[in-house]
Amino acid sequence: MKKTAITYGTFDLFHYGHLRLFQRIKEFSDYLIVAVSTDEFNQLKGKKTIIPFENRIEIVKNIRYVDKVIAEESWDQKLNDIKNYNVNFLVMGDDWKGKFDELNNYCEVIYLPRTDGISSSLLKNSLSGFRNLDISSINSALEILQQIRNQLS
Ligand code: C2G
Repeated sequence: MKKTAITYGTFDLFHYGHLRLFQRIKEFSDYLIVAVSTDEFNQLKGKKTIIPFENRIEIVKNIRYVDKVIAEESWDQKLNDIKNYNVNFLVMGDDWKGKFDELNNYCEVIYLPRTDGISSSLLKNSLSGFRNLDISSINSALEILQQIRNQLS
């Protein structure tokens, strides 16, 4: 019997933490629905994103483990989604541990360990770091590289 899982998220700057989550969900389910937070919902969540919703959902849709994508537009759509799609498992990373336990009455709620060392905010911070890099430090780095090349040649 086909086991359906659903997970919810922003999936900004898609990275291997998101990928590992999908991979692990498909180890115990046959069909994975991913609900991607819209830009408007992220505003409600107080979450700034770099990549617009249209592109975030396009990337998620093309991940091999994902069978269907839907928009996540509100906190309280989960129960409807569980009923509409006959969901067996609601799966989230364990930063959400306990937050959706009330839905255990409708499906199995599973929290999986987050993947260490990566997060969209980590990527955002390093990107903003580069943005602040001024042209003079780039030039001096280039000079050093040129000197090294001269010594090597
Ligand atoms: N995640 C993970 N490992 C990471 C980063 C994220 O397992 N290194 C998981 C999170 O635990 C979450 C999912 O990937 O289950 C998506 O993470 P976000 O895009 O940050 O989603 P979030 O903003 O937490 O939105 O209604 C639920 C919310 O929409 C979840």
